[in-house]
Amino acid sequence: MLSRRNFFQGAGALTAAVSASAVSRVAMAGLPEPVLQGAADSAPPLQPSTGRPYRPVLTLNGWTLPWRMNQGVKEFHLVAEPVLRELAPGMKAHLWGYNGQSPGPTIEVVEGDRVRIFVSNKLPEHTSIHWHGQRLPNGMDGVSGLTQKSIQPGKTFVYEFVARRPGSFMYHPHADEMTQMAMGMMGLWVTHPAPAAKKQQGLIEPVDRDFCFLLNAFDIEPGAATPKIMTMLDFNLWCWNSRVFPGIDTLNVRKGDRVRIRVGNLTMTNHPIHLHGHEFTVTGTDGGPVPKTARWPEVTTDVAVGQMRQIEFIADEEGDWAFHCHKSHHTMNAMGHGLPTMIGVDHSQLARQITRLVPDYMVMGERGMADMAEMTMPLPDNTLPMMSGDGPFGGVEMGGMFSVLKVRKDQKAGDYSDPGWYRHPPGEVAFE
Ligand SMILES: [Cu+2]
Repeated sequence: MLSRRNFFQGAGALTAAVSASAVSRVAMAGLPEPVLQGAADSAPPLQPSTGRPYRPVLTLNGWTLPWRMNQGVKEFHLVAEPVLRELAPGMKAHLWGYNGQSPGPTIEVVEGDRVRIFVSNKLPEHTSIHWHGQRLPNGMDGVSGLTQKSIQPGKTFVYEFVARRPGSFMYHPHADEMTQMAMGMMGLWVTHPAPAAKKQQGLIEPVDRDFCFLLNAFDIEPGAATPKIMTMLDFNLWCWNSRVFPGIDTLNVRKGDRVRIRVGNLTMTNHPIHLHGHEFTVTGTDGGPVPKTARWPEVTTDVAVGQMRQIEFIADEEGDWAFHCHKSHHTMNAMGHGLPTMIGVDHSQLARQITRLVPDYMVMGERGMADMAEMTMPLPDNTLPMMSGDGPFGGVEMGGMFSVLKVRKDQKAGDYSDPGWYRHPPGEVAFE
């Protein structure tokens, strides 16, 4: 799925589009070739072929950025650029991101790695990258105007530091942040613990499955494709890694696996993330591993804005377990919020009168909103239904921040592929 394309052609197009100074061919020649991703599917974990070994993560509907080793330094090349992202089958959005996708690729390194990141700007305006949660020299912190000059269109900046602290982190611009984050610019960073780091042992345990994703949100008018960047709270597409249900991949594990899920929040509100069928503990935040004495069992953990939560559990109950944000409006796709409640209102008389004027008039909401899930009213192009997704027993009536943890006893070790719907043992399904 990974594709390499001629960066210089892209740079030429950029020059024409924004009349910025061209990325110097000579300067670019020494940089790692940028790797781009064309698809919104979850790429399999990227097994490290160079550098120190670690157990890679699976980024839900994302991917990990390959690197090159240069005299002991891990070199990555991020390209900030406009991208076309499929939010779910049937809807594509014009976003800004990195290396072909929004969010950008996950960066995975090992505690103690010296990391050099080249950031090329192919956006029409300046940018920067802040490495959220990292210990680093102040001038590498990526705050435009405060710790560095902003990266102008067509320019490439270099960030270099040692990944000192293991854990789950994020990256995002710290330049025209409101616009650039509303357009989808963000990514995950995982620093795996060094095998020799004794003090972390026991606090960051090896796991069988390691998932990660970012919570993000967009406000896109039905029928449009570009997010409204001035929206502060009333977003209509609540995403995991710029995907909405039914476009979010399921989390597929083997019964008995120790599972870690790292969740970061770069939306404008908090998200209580809820798992069915299991209890988990929060084993880490972007501040580091949580001491064992400070952990307690939960089935929901609130992830506030700018936070990361790392949850862990043993997947010991077979089945298809819902995993979602518990704010019910966040498990819906594009919808209006200003509608009156019609439950209990008899508007049959009114409907008859309106039908005389508007023959296609539909009575909605009298019995609740579930009819919406099966509504066949035509939608504008490039728009998702508010509630959708089919399960083995009918419509799931969900959207937004919703996925499924699939626990199977016959899933192979390390196999992240979708096993299909759960086949319930006889007598173990609620009945009429
Ligand atoms: Cu939410």
